Amino acid sequence: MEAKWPAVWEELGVFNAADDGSKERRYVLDMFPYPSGDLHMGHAEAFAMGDVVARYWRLQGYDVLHPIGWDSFGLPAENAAIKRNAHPSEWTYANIDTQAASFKRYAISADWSRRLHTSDPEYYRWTQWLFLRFYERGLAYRKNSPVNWCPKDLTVLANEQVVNGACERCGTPVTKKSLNQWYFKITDYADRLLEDMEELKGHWPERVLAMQRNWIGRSEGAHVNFRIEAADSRPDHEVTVFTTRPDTLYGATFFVVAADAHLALDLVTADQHDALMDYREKVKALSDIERQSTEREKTGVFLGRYAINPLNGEKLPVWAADYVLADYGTGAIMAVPAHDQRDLDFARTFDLPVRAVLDTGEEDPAVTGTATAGEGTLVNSGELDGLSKAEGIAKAIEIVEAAGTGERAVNYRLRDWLLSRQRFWGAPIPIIHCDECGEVPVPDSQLPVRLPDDLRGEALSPKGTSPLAAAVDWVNVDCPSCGRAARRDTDTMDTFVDSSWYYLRFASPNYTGGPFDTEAVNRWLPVGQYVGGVEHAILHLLYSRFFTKVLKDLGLVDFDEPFSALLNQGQVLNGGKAMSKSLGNGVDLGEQLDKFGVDAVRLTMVFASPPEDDVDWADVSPAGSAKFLARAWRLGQDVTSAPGVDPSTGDQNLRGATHRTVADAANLLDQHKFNVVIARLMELVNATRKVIDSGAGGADPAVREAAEAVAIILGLFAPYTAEDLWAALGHAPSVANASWPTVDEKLLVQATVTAVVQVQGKVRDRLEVPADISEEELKAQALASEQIIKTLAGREIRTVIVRAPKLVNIVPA
Ligand code: ANZ
Ligand code: ZN
Repeated sequence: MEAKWPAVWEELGVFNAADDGSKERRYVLDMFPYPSGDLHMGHAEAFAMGDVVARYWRLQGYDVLHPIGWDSFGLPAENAAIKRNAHPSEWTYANIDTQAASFKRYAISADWSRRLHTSDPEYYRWTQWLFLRFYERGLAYRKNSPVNWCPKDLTVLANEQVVNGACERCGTPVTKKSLNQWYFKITDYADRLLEDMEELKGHWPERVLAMQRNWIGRSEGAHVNFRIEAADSRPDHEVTVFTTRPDTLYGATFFVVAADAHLALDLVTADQHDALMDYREKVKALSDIERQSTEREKTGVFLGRYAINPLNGEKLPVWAADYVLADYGTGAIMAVPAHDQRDLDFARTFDLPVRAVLDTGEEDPAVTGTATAGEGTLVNSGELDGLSKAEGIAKAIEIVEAAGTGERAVNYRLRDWLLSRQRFWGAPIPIIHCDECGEVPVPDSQLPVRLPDDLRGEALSPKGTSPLAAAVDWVNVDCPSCGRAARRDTDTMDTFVDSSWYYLRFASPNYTGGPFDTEAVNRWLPVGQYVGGVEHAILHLLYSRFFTKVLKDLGLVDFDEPFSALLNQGQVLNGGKAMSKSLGNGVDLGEQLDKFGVDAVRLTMVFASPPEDDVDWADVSPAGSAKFLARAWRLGQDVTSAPGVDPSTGDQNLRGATHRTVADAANLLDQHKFNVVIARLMELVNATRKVIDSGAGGADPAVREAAEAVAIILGLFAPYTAEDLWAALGHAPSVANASWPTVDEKLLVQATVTAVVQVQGKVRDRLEVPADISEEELKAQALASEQIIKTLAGREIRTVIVRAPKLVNIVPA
């Protein structure tokens, strides 16, 4: 079967989107793969789920767009090239070929005519083009700042790529480095990214929405300006803090700036200078997580200066500490130890005063060591006394606004997206640096800025600066603006830039007039069902949402959100643990396919659990799936009635089972309960087999009706078996082109019930019987049951109690 059908499908173009307006359009997309080696079990699961949706929608009569492509720039290709003295493209495209062949074998119903690879110059030309549109709008900019640096990969990382203080790729603890880098101004879109999540509610997993909400981290509060008194040669200085609790202004007893912020250097007095410099060295080695850990002993350095509280004129000592982050808020805080635990820990370490200003009825934090954060009444707070927390916040803002020493403010945790990378295998940033003109965009007509072909092997090894800098002929260009000698930007873009717009390209993959044809995109998008792993909850999904909003503002798309619905498939585990090299519990997909066949593996993936749950490969039975598939397939061999015979003369019970299965399957599929559909299909196959093995056998037209329904529904999960079954039933390929069976409502009424047969009160058999069965008939069937005959083992019967249609109890002598 696996040898036969792929060619037929390809020949017929079964899975290509028609895009001719004859049918309503729907777009289903699996997150495109990264070409690292061959496909693995994780791909097999995710793509099986997306394929169920694509195939189901086709059967429902939609024109379905289900494209496939590769996210083919990135570090692993580069590292492989260094090791093998090759060009990253060799490894990349060889792996893509391998994966493409595997996808074809795996019978993904993809539209191969739309295939794309983000490392193709014809693709990255438009990645660069989009960068330039962002640049023109001020949404791409360069700045010098301390950035996350992976000391192993020798490249910078976006905040989103730092997981628990370590590089998400290699696990090396991330350090900070001051560098001139390119950023996308995603922070301009923070509010829209938050607000538009409303329309995703109920269609995206709530936990993904929660993670995005948390990542954006919107806090309401105030900016309050503190004057720092002049000291030794240092002049007066105004420093703004961000606080969510302006009501606690009277409780501020000291002031802290981030030790690594430049501000600390600006403020420190001469005698504290050396102490600060020592401390900054130590702070550099710490991750943000470590810095904010409540477990660590608080550390800091007094800067020799005092800040004046704008509300009560009090003098607060100014400290530098690591628990205040340079790039959050303003990088400086007013410390209120009574009501903020971090401040309290610091105050206790350095013997600073603690003053409670909100009476919450709890014990004094100065005594307990536990800051109080609940509701209460303001005390020790001058004009704020007697107010509640909320009233106090409003009033304090009013006061500082009136005095011109502060204002209401909203702060975000979200940072701009650092997109430049000091590595080779990515889209070059299309900017030229000219001594005369500064940053000059590469003219659109000169795109793509292609990667040089001659850098390979060792020349690509990470040095901390981009390997592209070594390609002298490539770097040196004439300035497009003044014609003088200038240099190309040698950084490449984060591969998340490539994946932030690929779903748009699929609507018009060969379009040459721009990244995509706006009309085609507006016809197909937003994506009706997106399928992928929860590991992309923030990075890829947030970036794609940001891109879509910018493109909407550019007039290039007419929607705000790219993915209307999201399904996060679970992981494939082995023995309850994620498959990994170190655990040695990896399962090779190719071996599984060879051993059990594609259909059995696909069916097992889907049958094992609801799509959102993990599948433990140690607990499943692909062999059992193969057996079921054989049973389903044999139905086709046993049907002897010709196609098109009216089934109404056939077995009514079987007809009911068929129609109920079809009706329920549609509902279950809409709810993504794919595994339950398979269970129902198994029951229908059994019911059909029973009729074949009795009565009119394979000549019963109800058997044909059932077998056809089995073929159509089975096609969602096991396309080869279904196609073969469909052919055996006398139909031309492809079953993927069939229509979802029409349901006869009259047949949905349950005509049979399950009767329980007991022997001495113990259940020994169950019988499917007509709901209107007579007492005598039910008794006869019960006594004829093989199970019951076995159980009785020849014993005489004293009484038989019959309660038709549900119960028979046999009492032996
Ligand atoms: C005074 C105060 C009193 C604060 C109080 C809290 C409780 P979220 O909600 O996460 O936005 N903060 C501000 N900038 C900071 C930085 N760069 N590094 C570390 N902490 C910083 O937190 C806002 C609160 O976190 C701010 O409000 C500030 O402390 C602190 F009873 O100001 B608060
Ligand atoms: Zn110039």
